[in-house]
Amino acid sequence: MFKRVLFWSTTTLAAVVFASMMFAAPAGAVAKQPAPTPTPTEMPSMEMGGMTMPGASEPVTGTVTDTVKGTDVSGAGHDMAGHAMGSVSSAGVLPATAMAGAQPLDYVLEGDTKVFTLTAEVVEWPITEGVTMTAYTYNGMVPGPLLRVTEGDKVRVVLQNQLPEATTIHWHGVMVPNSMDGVAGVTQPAVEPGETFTYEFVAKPAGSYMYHSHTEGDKQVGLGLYAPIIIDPAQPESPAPDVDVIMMLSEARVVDGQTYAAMPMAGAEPNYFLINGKAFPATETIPVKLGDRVRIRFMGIGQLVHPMHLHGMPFKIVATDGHPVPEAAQLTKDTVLVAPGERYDVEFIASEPGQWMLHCHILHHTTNDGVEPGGLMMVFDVR
Ligand SMILES: [Cu+2]
Repeated sequence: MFKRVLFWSTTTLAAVVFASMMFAAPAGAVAKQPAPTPTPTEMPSMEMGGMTMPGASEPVTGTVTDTVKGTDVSGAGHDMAGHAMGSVSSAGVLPATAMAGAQPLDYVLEGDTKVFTLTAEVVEWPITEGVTMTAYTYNGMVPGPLLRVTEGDKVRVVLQNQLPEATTIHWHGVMVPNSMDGVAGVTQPAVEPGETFTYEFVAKPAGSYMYHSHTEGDKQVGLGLYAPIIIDPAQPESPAPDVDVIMMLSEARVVDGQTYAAMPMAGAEPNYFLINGKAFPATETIPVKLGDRVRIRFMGIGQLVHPMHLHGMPFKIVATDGHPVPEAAQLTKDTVLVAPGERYDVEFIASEPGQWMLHCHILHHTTNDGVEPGGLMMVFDVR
């Protein structure tokens, strides 16, 4: 208890020092009013994860107070002024027709350019048995369709925006011209509802990449506006892996049938955890032949880190963020931490028969709305 009181006092002191520094800020700097010190009446007791957090009339620490003020576990009706904190309207939104995300998208050849068409649209996306999210998607699936091209290809992507709000596409890790980088308000105006925008670039370098919204990203990406893009080397791999799978890792927040953009630390903690838009047991079981070389392309597109652990067999990290790792530098691991924005290509030899689990080792991430098993788990069926 003494430590708690001391911590609170230290926090208060730090706030006072910080506030006086802010008032002394020179012209041109952004000076803000310091947040008022919370008063006891603002701190109700609350239930969190089965534990009762104390109210301020009870002994309280600075950390608990902050948590209480910033968190609304109900999902609805919190008073945070964020632009994206409300639930997503599902009025008139149709169920998805695609069964799985990241399906390869065909292109049309126009001259020597591969032309892909993406439609940004809202669908009801099933994430596991009995649970759907109102998702912002490319072409009605989460993740959006896989764009697979070869290094040096001329690529054109036509984006049609049928969302109720403006959007753009950023090509995460791909070396595109600056004007094609897709950052709303920086490299281009946002594409308004009903408008079309055409992206053009030469595909380079080879590797595992992503594309995603760069407009209101905290909301739109969390709601599903993300997808893989793979650029194959101009000189085909020999031999290619026997099994080559993409795993985009993300999170979702669905409460009482309403979808919210999951925003950890902003009072909107995710309660579902997704591999390729699905939570276990709706995640894929991947059949593998004994002896196969299996490549997994992990892509972190959510807002949390996920240490992905494979049972039964170690793997090597063969590429990081799309770029090959020289053989002598390839770490042998059975767990790799995938942070937001990162990609890790790992490979293993399926040397042991059985149903081998791959899962996140932050074990809360293997739950669905707090119930295990769920979330970031899937199975390699080696036989
Ligand atoms: Cu995780």
